[in-house]
Amino acid sequence: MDKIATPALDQDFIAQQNAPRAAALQDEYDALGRSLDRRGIDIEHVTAAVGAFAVAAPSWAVGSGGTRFARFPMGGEPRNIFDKLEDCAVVNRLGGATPTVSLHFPWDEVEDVAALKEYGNSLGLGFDAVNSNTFQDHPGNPLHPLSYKYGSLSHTDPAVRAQAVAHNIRCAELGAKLGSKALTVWIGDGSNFPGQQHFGRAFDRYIAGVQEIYAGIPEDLRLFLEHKMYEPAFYSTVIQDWGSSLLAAQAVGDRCLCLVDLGHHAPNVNIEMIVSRLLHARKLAGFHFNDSKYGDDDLDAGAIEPYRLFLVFNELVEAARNQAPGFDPSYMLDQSHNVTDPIESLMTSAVEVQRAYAQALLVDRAALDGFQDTNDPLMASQTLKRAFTTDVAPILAMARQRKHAAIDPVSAYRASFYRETVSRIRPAKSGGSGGIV
Ligand code: LRH
Ligand code: MN
Repeated sequence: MDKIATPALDQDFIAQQNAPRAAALQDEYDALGRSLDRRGIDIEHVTAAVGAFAVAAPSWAVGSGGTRFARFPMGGEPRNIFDKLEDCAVVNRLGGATPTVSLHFPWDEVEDVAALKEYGNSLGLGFDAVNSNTFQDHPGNPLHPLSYKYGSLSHTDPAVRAQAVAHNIRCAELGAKLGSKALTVWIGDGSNFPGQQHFGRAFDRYIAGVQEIYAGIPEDLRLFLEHKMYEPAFYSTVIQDWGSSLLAAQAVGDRCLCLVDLGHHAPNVNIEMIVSRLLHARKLAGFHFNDSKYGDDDLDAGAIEPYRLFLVFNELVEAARNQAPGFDPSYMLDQSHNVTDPIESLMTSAVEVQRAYAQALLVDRAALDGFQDTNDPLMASQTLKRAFTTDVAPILAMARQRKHAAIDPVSAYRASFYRETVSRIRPAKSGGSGGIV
């Protein structure tokens, strides 16, 4: 398959875009370097860590998102997984932080998996955790003749559960062919009425189903369980919170871990505490980063609560510092872009995740330990705030420049006229109803 011809993927174009910005960046970087040096921090250490940091792009988020009320497609909507990979390649080429893509099956399923792998690799992309889908029916798909209306892995009908288990194992096998090392299982199973579902029996059926999946997937694959408070079920959800997810993961096995989607909690829940608990249990799978104000809003990471994102990374940097056993979290974005160009939102969201990480690396942990141990809450809080209020933008931009990505990804993207290019070559998609894709 021929790669799309666009300056957005062209080294020289990016170098041209960076040239007029390089001197100012170097000046700001040197100034920050001197300031951090006075704090006993080597800026090069932080820039190298940021450069090595990567977050996966979700294939399902490069098309315009929508709600149950409406979806407003833009020009150049991706028509298939190959278009989605091209868009993800632009996000990575200019943003320099998303070298892998997380696929969703059956949305991204193709006959020739080897060709898909090859095309992704030819665009400089690898494949992260794959996602199964037993939260929608797939009319006409011979592998899903039975409906998931009343659930999937926790369904009362063993035939529906068997269908869901088989689908998950198949997703893991497809993922393994692509080089993916994990399968994420999120199910919408639950109830809308008190009494509709037996909480205990539904949970038992779910655990039995995940145990079957675990036994059926390649031995080097990890299995990620994703909890969510509500939606599509509005009274109870089988895997409603981190506690349910942890109980299930502990019942299934060592490679079964708990994935934290930031939007899957009630407003004001202390997510960084949940991260600390899952680390304690050695069961942290990783993250679906996004932001929210009310429900599972799937807004751009860092757009609403950047301090919360920083506090999550504060726990992760602390865990790395303590060499927490089995610490190898998977980082992914999971967003829905209803009013922005998804490529711009994904690039800037990856930068916001990097920003939180870089700021967490600036925390004076020895001082913090001291203030915590001597019960000096004010200075403990100030120690975190000092890191959070440090403008690390020169570090993030320098890390991009050193990767030959764009110092200013959004202005380079707009200067590439990529959206105009794909709007010309990809037939316009009519409106259509809600749903992620
Ligand atoms: C559920 C979820 C899950 C995905 C879906 C696209 O809300 O976060 O991770 O399967 O979004
Ligand atoms: Mn998610």
